Amino acid sequence: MLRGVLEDLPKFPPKNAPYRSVDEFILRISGAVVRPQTLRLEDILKLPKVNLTSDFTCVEGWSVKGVVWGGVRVKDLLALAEPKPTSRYVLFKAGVFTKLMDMRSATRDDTILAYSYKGEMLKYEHGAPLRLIFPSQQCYESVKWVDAIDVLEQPTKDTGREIALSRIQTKS
Ligand SMILES: Nc1nc2c(c(=O)[nH]1)N[C@H]1C(S)=C(S)[C@@H](COP(=O)(O)O)O[C@H]1N2
Ligand SMILES: [Mo]
Repeated sequence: MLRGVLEDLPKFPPKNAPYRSVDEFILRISGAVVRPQTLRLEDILKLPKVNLTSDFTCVEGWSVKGVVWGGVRVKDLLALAEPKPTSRYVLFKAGVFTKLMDMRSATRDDTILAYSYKGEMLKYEHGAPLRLIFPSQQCYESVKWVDAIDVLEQPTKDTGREIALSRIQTKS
């Protein structure tokens, strides 16, 4: 079953990916946690799967309605790492592209790292293996290719919004 799911993933290595194959993919959870984690996709696919339906609207002027995502709750991933009682924020990272959330928003039941889209495994160009999804998010808050989660005691500046907006300004 799990093997079937892994075989359905797009073929790696994609251009510019920080890992050479899906077998090498690792999600790191570190920072203000008791047990830092390095999780393989295999481990993540064994966690309870949740489905979410939402509309997706880009600040660049397009939208897609009723998108069905499947994935794991960030809450379940964080539980493995045991955030320290002093932790307050969670930073989702894909290289320099980041999104900061407060701990309460990050651990809602409908904040997930998605690995499927419309019932099929997410494609690399849409963020595979893992993409941050939560209801009523701005497009640039939906971090594609998430490969690290930093648990923080103090807030830090995230970059996704600025990067996305700079793309609009350089258009036309
Ligand atoms: N890592 C990363 N995630 C990202 C972005 C990005 O540049 N890098 N762009 C965001 C923006 S502005 C949009 S609109 C969506 C686009 O997602 P799509 O390519 O699946 O349509 O990805 C979001 N997530
Ligand atoms: Mo966007």
